[in-house]
Amino acid sequence: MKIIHTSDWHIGQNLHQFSRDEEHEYFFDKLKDIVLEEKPDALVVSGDVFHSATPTVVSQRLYYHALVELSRLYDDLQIIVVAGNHDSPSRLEAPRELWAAFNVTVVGNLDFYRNDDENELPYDASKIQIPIKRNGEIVGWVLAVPFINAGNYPSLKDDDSYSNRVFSFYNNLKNNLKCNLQFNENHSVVATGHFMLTDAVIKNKDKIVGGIESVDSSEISSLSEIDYWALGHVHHPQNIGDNERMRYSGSPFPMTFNEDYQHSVTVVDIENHNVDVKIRAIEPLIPILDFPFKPKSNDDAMTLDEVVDKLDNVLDKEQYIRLHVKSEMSISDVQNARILELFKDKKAKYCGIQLYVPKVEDADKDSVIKTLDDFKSISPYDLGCSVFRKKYDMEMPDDMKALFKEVCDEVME
Ligand SMILES: [Mn+2]
Repeated sequence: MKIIHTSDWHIGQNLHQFSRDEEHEYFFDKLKDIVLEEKPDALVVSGDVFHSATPTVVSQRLYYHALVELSRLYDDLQIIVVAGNHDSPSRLEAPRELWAAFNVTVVGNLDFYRNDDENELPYDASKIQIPIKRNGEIVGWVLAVPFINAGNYPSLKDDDSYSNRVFSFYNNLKNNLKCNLQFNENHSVVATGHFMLTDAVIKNKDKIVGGIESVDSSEISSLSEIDYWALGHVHHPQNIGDNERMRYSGSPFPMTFNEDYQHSVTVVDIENHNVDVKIRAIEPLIPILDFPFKPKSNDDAMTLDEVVDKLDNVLDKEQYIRLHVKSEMSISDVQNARILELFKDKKAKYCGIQLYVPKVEDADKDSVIKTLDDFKSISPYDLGCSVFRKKYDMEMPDDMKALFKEVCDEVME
């Protein structure tokens, strides 16, 4: 069985107010080319199709158009889409029956019900055990598991950990598949999952990706009947551990400036339970650029004047630009207007500014707290500002300071 694994499309996402629609269209064109070249049995989309649970009409049209075009590439292509944490499960699933006519299977949720019989699954497994056919014969299965809220994974004991419950969920699901009369041991098995694994590498630190819940990869990788885990949620493409059997395909192009790595889709060929993984790179239509560079330390950064001087060289290319500037104060309206003016009528897209406050010698502002009395002597406002300074290596922006002050005063009252 051969599949193409992709995830985290985030259709409808904006980068600093810039629509990404054109980039999505470009990606779908690339994806069509890759599908035609690789001729997989199935295209598997492991969640976060849309960026928002209430996608706009434009986003939905983009998605429908892409899926219909993909499904028409050749007769035998099966498309399987599961919901991610960004998607609305019911909205994604609403046209499920229509999609079936296009050989597209959409799974938004599992509609769990109460079941006291330990031998029966508390949901309709046939909805997510998708047989993959080649010339009318089943060659494998995709266990199309969407994102499931931590609290919704069934548990036998009250104190089951999240990781344990995820493990037994998949364990029961694959045992159930083995009882399926259409199943035989030669079939390849792919499981989707939209969750965070304990040893996944996140390069996208700005954003909280998974909350505190994460799944122990060594535990679920012991489910040897599952040949390949087509994972979504983490945008940085990666194998988990040193095996190719468990993989995040990653997002198809950078969703934020922190996703400054090679993006791709994954081609997975499973033959006699041997898994061969191939990466098909997708070059971004509109690159991201941290300008003039991401400073290693605050003192390393350049001043606004220095940065502006160099800017001319990069404005004529279509790219997203984020500026990195050394400044003791936040950027004034005048300075901001000056930057906007420079980008006016240029191809480059201005995406804001990161400020770096030079290290101040006197540690006065962040006096060390050693005793409870020290702690009591600091106002919540000063403490908050200090924590912000330490965490982000910059002064809290003035508007945020004003808001924070308001909240502090209100609480103190
Ligand atoms: Mn995502």
